[in-house]
Amino acid sequence: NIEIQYLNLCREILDENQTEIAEGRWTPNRTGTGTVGVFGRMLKHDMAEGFPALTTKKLFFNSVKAELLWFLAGRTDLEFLHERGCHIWDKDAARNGGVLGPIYGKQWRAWEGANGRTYDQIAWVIDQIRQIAADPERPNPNARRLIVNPWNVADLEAMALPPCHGPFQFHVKDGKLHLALWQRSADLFLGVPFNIASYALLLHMVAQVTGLQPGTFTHYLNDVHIYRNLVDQVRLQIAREPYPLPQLWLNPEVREIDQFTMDDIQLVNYRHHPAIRGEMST
Ligand code: UFP
Repeated sequence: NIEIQYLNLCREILDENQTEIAEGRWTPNRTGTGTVGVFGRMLKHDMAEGFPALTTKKLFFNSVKAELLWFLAGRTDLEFLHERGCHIWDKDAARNGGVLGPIYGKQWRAWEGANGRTYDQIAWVIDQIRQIAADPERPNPNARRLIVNPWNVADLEAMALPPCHGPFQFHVKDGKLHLALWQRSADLFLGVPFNIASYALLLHMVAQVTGLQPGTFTHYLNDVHIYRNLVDQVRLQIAREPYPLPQLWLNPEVREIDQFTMDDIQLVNYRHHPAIRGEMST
């Protein structure tokens, strides 16, 4: 499953950069904290193997739920997150005068075109998936264009952080819904476990409201890195033995993507090793 692949990718980065780490030759970046990393990798998970909440350290699934509902609500303010106990965006907002600008939620639900129209990419993609699911034999011109893109070039400079994840693309086959995500920049220790869980959850939610079964999640990672101050934490994590993956419960009565609440989403049988603390670099 994806946890084995994740741990192997951690090992690969540490192994490949042994001398860099020993000699303190860290790759500089926007933050003051150097990294070691690789470029261009792929992780793949079949949801039939369980829900990909990594077990070798505790995942804060409450924040995953809150953030995804916030994206889906088209919101970009901190209030919605704070009401649900989620503070993962506070530091990025603080760096940018307290606001985040037109990030994911805005682009997913109300991308503003140069033609003056706004585009709800989520509503559109769900409508297309439903049409394909209802009549799989009928050719749909958008079957290979089921893409949601947050990378709105004209809006980038107003964003506190340009999107790390997305575009993403759906695919329907044999009653199953598959999802592939393209991620430009990936903090393997702090960001990636969270990003995996978030898109796996999105896949389950969209599958439920379109009457399909969740299939595979493919995760393309481009600049994958481990921060200097998180290397010891990664070493601790890769020495742990994974547990079986948990399951996801979604309230089966919810049939529209905008109707999910925090209580409609639950992790079941989540057995995990203790949390591992690590400072996020901004
Ligand atoms: N990052 C992730 N996943 C996310 C997110 C951020 O891994 O969902 F929002 C990390 C990647 C990188 C940093 O370490 O945050 C973003 O910095 P930059 O814009 O310089 O790539």
